[in-house]
Amino acid sequence: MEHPLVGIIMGSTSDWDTMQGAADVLAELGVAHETRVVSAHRTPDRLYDYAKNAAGRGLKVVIAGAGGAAHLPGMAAAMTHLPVLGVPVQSKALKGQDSLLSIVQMPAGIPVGTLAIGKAGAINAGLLAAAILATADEALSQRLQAWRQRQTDAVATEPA
Ligand code: RP5
Repeated sequence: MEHPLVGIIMGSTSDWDTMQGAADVLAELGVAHETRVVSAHRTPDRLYDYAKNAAGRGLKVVIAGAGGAAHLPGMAAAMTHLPVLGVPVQSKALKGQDSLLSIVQMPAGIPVGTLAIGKAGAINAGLLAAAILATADEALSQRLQAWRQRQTDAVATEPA
């Protein structure tokens, strides 16, 4: 794949089933991206290196997904000026409510654009990352608009 513009990071390989939604939609839209497992608590040095070097490596947007005490998006946002989109992964114990609250309630000054819990949030994070990039990429803007038109066209007029 060409030079990645979007970095998709997640706290565990167990998050991949959810976060694949972001990767899939970015692939559909032809947006170069990379995927990495980066845990805030299990691999803090990896997180530091990733976030500190993200902008310098040419990434434009970071999508960070994590579950439970989900500090990954907030910590990543603290160490990069790139836009960070947070995806709360559905946890077993609290169905992702813990993830959502951990990610969304950032103190003023370090924003994390927080999406919905689970796969819908991951897909929307991919779409939002594409929309951000599309503000400076007319060809991508056209592909994104076409994607949305196909979605509209696929909606049935009757339920059965
Ligand atoms: C978080 O803990 C990860 O983001 C994941 O959602 C959750 C569980 O991780 P595993 O125990 O499955 O590796 O760090």
